[in-house]
Amino acid sequence: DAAVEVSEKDKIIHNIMTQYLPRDVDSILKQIVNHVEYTLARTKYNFDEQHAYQATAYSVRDRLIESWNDTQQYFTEKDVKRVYYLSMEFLMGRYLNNALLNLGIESQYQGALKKLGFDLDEVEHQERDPGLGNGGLGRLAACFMDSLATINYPAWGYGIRYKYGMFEQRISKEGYQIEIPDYWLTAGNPWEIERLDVKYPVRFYGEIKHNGKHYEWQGGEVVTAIAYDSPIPGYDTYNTLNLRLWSATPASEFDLDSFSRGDYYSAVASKEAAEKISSVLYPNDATEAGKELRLKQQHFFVSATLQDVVRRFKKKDRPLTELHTKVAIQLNDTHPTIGIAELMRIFMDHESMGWSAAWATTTKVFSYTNHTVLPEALERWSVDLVEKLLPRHMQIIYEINRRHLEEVVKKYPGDGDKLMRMSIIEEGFPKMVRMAVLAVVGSHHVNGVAAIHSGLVKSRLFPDFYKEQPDKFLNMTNGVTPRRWMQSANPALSEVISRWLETDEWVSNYELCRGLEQFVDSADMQREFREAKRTNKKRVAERIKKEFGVEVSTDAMFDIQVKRIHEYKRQLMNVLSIICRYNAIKRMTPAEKEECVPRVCIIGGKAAAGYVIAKHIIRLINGVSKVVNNDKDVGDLLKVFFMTNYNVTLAEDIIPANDISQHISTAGMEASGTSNMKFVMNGGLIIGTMDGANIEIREEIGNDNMFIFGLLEEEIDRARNELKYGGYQHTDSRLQEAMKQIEANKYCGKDVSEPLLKNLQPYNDYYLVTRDFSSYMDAQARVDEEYKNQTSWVKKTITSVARMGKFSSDRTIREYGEQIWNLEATPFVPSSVAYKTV
Ligand code: T68
Repeated sequence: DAAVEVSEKDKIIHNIMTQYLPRDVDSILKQIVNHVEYTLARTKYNFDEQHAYQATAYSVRDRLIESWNDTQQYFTEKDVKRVYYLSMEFLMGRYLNNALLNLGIESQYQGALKKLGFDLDEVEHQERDPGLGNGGLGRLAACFMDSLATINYPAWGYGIRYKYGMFEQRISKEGYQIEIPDYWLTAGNPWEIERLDVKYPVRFYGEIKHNGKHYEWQGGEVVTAIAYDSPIPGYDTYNTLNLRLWSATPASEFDLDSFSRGDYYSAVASKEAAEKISSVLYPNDATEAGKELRLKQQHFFVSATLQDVVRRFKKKDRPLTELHTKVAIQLNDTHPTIGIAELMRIFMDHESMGWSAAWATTTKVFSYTNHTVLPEALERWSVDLVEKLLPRHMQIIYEINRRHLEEVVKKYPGDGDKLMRMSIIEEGFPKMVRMAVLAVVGSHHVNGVAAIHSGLVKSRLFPDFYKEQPDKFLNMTNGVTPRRWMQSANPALSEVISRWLETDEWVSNYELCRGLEQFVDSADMQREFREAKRTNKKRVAERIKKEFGVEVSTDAMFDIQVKRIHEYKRQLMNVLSIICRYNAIKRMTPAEKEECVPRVCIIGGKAAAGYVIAKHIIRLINGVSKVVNNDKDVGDLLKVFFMTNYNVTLAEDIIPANDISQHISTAGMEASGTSNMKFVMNGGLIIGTMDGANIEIREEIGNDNMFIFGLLEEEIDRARNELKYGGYQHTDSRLQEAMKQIEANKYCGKDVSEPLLKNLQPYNDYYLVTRDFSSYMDAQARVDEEYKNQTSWVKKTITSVARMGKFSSDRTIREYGEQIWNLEATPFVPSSVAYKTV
């Protein structure tokens, strides 16, 4: 590595810039003020908190750029294999605090800002939360980036720079959800670097010609993808990765054709059309399914990404058939799956590869993560649409399918059913392209995101494929990053953990937390865990006071369910049980009230704008909240709050305050869940079903430390049939009472109560709310009972925190790296890049 060519110019640069930015308080102070003056162009004697935030962010970014450049250059020099994580969503949350903690310079920045008269905490609150994702899938991508950097894996994230992220949720006076567009770039984004020189053309529509040698895709519309890069720091490492998000602009500023015809307005309109492609994040429900713009977004970011990846590979002179030795591409769900056809097109039409070589390499590059088994959520595109928008890709998909089915026929002659099941094309009116099947056929590995889910991927989704290639299918149980979700979100608890372990290394080696278990009987540790919990609950209590004007006691049990509103997640079951609790309290004698454990029930989450039933559920929660919180009979015993605009920042605030959290999906329907992991790591217990990662959490922390209830996955089909056809009717009188009150419009009008009740009728209760209800209420009673013994409760939470090591995303990412990507950790060695060569 020493033999780097050194030019005169390099020597000059080296002599004036051998030092990285100094990390002492006064230098940092100076850097911040410099940015106020020279970057923001404001007077340095008078700037507000927002400007302090921006200047601080720019100064942190400067440091990240140093390590980022070095890391990328180092990867290039070492010619390492890289993984590219392709995702339509990256739910990163705020950057500033995360960057400071990962760089280990939080206290210096605190000091510098203090001298300027600012409080770091307050300054951090000036940052907008970039919500470029819907929920779990997008947040998983963000946790993965953090772990990839921390483990020193050579990796890039690729996605879309939406102008409008996840909408901002407000609640109307009457309790209905209102969606406000999230134009998150109003104040600019100091964490990104616009790369006007990194751009690629992306084509849509048009025709295919054969030029005698190969096919050419011509005409149609071309837009330009422009790169926006954000540095991703790792914890306690110099390595800094890149997240590259694409933004769409017109291919040429003016459409010369319409311009020369004097059609000024349609020329400008075509600019608008191009920019529309990266303008808005799509919701994760079925209402928008099949929309042309969504497929456009997919091809847009995938095409730009693959051009970028191939260009990087080709900088060294070597055959593209070796691409898989330097490139692994992970498809985050089927959203980027068009990339399989696009890489084939690039190989054949641009690089003159033959089909066999192209296909052999393509299938060694891609792997696919499935995030759902719900049939309505599996992406299918009509053949007509794909043919119109991406004619060459449709041709290639047909040919992939023809060759794939030829193999099937060879092995199972005459088995037409099998052929239908395994085909990428679904015959029917209209004919559809099954993206999940294309992803399976074109990938070397396919994984689910928790053990139960990966089992269902094999048995329900792709049994025929699993039979042919059992080793193709893997489980990669999800994880979350302890940096953001413990160290940053919960400094109170983190400090306790570090003190007892006498190290803070657990932040990047969670297994060390096992060491906490030996102190579980220590009254001191129990007290400290409870004090940390109280600190966190106090903060949330203050928030509640401010937002709702209601005083809550930190002695009450904080019961939290926050996640996207979906019928399968059964927020409706939660609110029904709250109504039952309310009714029970109303009947209590004073002596019984004395014994009753007070609860603060917090529910939060967004409903997709077009998901009517989910919006009704929000309205019901708000109605119940109003009735309960204003009932003098109830007092402190029960309070109900719907927390508006749940996002990463709100999650960081309230998850640490949980005593219990709810993960109560119908068994088999939640692929994994990831907040379940965060809640337990923050010293809470779970009430939940045997679904997703709950099952593995139970395996790790023990059945005694969880409140499990409800039907098992293998019992669901039968129970559903009994409900639908077998005349099964629940006999829970508490539920009957709650439903009667809803029917009487006690909590909301009949516009809401009627459709909700209809969904609870036996023939309609697809999610088995009424079937699991009694068992759920029993589990809730156990929760109340166990909470009375605070010593045994806190011991359960200590034991759980100690045993959650499996659910660090560091573990998950190592498994991907070893079993799917074949990557090597490559920590940057500073001495090797003494001279920075461009
Ligand atoms: C979630 N999926 C799973 N999808 O529901 C959750 N869908 O169980 C799992 O823990 C998580 O993925 C991570 O694996 C989603 O979040 C979406 O957000 C989505 C977005 C667009 C289209 C479809």
